[in-house]
Amino acid sequence: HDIHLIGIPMDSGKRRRGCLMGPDAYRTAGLAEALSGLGHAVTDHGNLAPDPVEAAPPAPHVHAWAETIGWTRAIRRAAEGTAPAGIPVFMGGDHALSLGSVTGMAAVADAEGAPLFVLWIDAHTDFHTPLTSDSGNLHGTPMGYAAGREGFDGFPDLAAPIPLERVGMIGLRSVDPPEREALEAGQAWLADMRAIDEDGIRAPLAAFLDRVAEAGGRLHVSLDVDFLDPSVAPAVGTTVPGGGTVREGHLIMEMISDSGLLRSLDLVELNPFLDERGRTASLMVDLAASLFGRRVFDRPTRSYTGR
Ligand code: DIR
Ligand code: MN
Ligand code: MN
Ligand code: MN
Repeated sequence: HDIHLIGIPMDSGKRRRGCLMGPDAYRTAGLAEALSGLGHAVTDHGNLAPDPVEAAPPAPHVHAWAETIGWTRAIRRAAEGTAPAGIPVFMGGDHALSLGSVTGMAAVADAEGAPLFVLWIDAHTDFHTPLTSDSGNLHGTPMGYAAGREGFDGFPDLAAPIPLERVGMIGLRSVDPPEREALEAGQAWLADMRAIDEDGIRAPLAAFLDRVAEAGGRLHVSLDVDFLDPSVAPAVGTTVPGGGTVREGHLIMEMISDSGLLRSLDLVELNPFLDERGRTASLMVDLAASLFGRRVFDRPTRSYTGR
């Protein structure tokens, strides 16, 4: 693949600071080297900056409204600019960057004539609108915006809203009531932690990937650090106990890799200020490597199971 790394030192999606250090933490942890070592052509485009924007928030408690609109415009442009040449990797930055990455990739997919599906790997659904959000933190809203929910006046118009039938979410264990209500009205594929405990990763995720393949779709993957259990990934401001294991993370990534459906990737919410000697950054790099083809064994010919 041609992989395009886009640094997004965005910290406006919530009040706790530190995600602006994320892109350099991924560089320090060797993301580009890991991917080029797998045989990919990797280009690091450096870091984006937000467009200057002046706008008043729709409610007083909404944090950093204008700055987040400015980031969204810049990120969407970067998505539409790099995607024709390969696979963009949006190195965050907090999850508000997906306001631009997902909607930009939806516009690209619309132009390419293939439906875009989104796999949201996160403890949270991030399906708020600015008006349903109690916290006022816009990192809780990108899936709401991309799906075409109301309340985002001032943000770029959507080229192609993503219907919930094309959205999968895995790892859920912190969903606010207004998000739950809005999601239950649609047909998203939702795997919360209880579903994973009961059925594992493989069967439910295979069903979602089949849905993408049958529709001739392409897949945008949005990986929030807080999908992982805080014991293995402490460097995130919104830890939620009971998260995914290292092995579950790798299984998700390897299954997506095997599917050949990947179109683009977000790596979000890493807060290096909270990390322990780079262990969370390194784990995220390892997961990205699994997504782009790293394997311990060549399973088809050498696997113990013979699968
Ligand atoms: C919460 C947190 N649902 C909110 N969302 C987070 O503020 O709306 N997403 N942390 O990753
Ligand atoms: Mn998130
Ligand atoms: Mn989250
Ligand atoms: Mn692996």
